[in-house]
Amino acid sequence: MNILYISVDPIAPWQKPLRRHIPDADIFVWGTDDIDESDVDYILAWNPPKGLLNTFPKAKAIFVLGAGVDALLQDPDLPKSIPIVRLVDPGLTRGMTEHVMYWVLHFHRHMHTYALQQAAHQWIAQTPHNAEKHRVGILGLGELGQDAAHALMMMGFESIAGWSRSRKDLPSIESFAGPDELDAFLARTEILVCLLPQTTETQGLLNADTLAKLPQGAFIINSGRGGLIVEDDLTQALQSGHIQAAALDVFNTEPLPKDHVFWTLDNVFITPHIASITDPACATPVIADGIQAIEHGDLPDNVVDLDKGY
Ligand code: NDP
Ligand code: OXD
Repeated sequence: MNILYISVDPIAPWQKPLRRHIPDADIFVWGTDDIDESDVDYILAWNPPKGLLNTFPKAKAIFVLGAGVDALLQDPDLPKSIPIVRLVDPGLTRGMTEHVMYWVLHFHRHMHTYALQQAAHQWIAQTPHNAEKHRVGILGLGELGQDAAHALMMMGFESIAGWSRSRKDLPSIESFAGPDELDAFLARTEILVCLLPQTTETQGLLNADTLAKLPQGAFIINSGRGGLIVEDDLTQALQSGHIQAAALDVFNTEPLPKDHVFWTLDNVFITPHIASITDPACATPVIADGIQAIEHGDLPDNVVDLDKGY
């Protein structure tokens, strides 16, 4: 079996886990190793050049080396007849949950205010929030959103809601579903966590209108995709104080341009798309299971629904 690795990231961290979990595979690196296109059985890819994935006539599946497939689906020549499998693995989920917990606690414990106070040499104790009542809302109750919600519950946050396309039956998590319930979800949410995929439906979901539905002084943590938020509208809401502060990991343009206004706002916390990073040691066993499923004539888990776009 021949596996082709397509990524600007080095293959080195993948070599050992691939040898261990898929010992009968020969691994080729696109752009470095010679392999005939028609000899490629499986593709492991992150951000491949447009048009490339359609040049392997016998490929049986494409395994995406991350969770989000928005960039990949913009390829007009993307092969539609083989499964495109996005990454769901325990390491990626744990990383995102840590990131979400960190920022929820940061805002919940007034750390954004204490940073400003420290710069002004001010000693002022803020009134603590009560975790049981501090209302967290998670946009996107999929693999990542559900895990973050459960971890927050374990921390004592008892007022957690989520918004998704389909209604969820999750103990102690209030489920809002579909466009008709978005306003009510936003109105009850004091800390908003964005963990939606970017699709034609979710692009620009958070704009001047929807941001205005959040209560005065709400917080935003966006770790889904930059395109979920209209950045100019968020800037205005941050400048007016309607949104008290935002922790942003993803942006419309990455890297965030040096002259972007977000860099200048003291109520914006920027991280460079690191909320959760694929760890080959965690991802490879999942990919190996997917390949095995296909070799046995089954469909692997987490095949992307091309109509829904995630
Ligand atoms: P899932 O596909 O498991 O979950 C997506 C969730 O979004 C589902 O609950 C889905 O609803 C909901 N959703 C999608 N479209 C809509 C819509 N139009 N209206 C309402 N709800 C919608 O994805 P993951 O949880 O695994 O990942 C989420 C995103 O996180 C990724 O797509 C990626 O963009 C981002 N990500 C970012 C990383 C980072 O480092 N910043 C790392 C990893 C992922 P339903 O359940 O009803 O289908
Ligand atoms: C992503 C990822 O989708 O890194 O951003 O998995």
